[in-house]
Amino acid sequence: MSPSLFCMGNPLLDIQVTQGEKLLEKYDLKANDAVLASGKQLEIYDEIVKDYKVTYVAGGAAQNAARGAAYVLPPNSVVYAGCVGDDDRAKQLTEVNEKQGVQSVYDVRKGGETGACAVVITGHHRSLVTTLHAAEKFDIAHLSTPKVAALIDGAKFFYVGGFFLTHGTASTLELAKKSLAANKTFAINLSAPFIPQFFGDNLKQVLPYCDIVVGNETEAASWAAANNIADTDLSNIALAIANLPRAEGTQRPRTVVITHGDKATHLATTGAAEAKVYSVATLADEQIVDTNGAGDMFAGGFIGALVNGKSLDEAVEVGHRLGAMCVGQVGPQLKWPKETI
Ligand code: 26A
Repeated sequence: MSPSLFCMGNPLLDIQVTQGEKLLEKYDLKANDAVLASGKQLEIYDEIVKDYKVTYVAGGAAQNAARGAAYVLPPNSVVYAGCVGDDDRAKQLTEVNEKQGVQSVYDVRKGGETGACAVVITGHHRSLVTTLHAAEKFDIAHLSTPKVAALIDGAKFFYVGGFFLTHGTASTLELAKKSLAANKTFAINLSAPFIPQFFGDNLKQVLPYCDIVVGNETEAASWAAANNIADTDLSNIALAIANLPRAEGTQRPRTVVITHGDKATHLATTGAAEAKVYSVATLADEQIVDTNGAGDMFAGGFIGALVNGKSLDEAVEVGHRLGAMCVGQVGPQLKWPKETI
């Protein structure tokens, strides 16, 4: 049986440090943000490896979500594509995926370097500073290689990280169009405020194909601002995204789910009179290790549950459980041995 969920994104190795207040100041970073490193920020990797106690964990937003989905799905349900170098970082990512039930079908750049993300933790915030390296060299031709093409044909759900739109809009559209032609489900994550803000045109091309859109409060606000929507209510923004035009050939409703940390989760469906708001169980301070990857694990749990045939209400619940579990671990990790969700 072919895996039912096909994910695509930027495979990254996270290099995580705690108590990074000085790094935020030095590299001009916001406490809770995701950026592509530029200028002086490119020095952060050498500095943290030299001067801080770093933890290496498998990252890449869509890859985290793929592992999240695999956590709640039967074996051999999830496959993940992205571009890596032929280096130790790629080996580590492949091993983690394999252990956690995700089949990696990487586009491998000979002599290339796998991307990295410096994760700067301060309190409950996380600042992500990424250098994509090979990840942005993903070749659309990879999707037509016999092995990958067969996996795409066999999949029923697709999930692409919005982060991929900084370089991979053509590949995303190819997947999205295949999904539509075969009446499958296509999901995207808004990923970071800078995606709607600076890659809004790319996002606009892809959104008509999206049956599911996942994001958080800062991404929703950025999407609203970029689209001249003054309303800051997350339920209303979710509804606005849900009601954006669909691609020709589909009448399907779109589902938009916007998380807001431990405050609430908002879910809107095309044509609905109002969004549904779900409460989130608050974790005690001592249960929180860090928030890196929590949104991805929510997304993975949510999508995984839908692939499993669960209702939207149940899928939100599964997302909440995985998000909370991730917050209790270092970086984008879940509990092993596996807990029943
Ligand atoms: C293009 N950018 C900036 C990125 C990322 C990214 N994944 C893909 N593309 N910047 C950070 N991440 C990942 O997000 C996870 C937390 O949600 C990090 O690797 C981290 O694991």
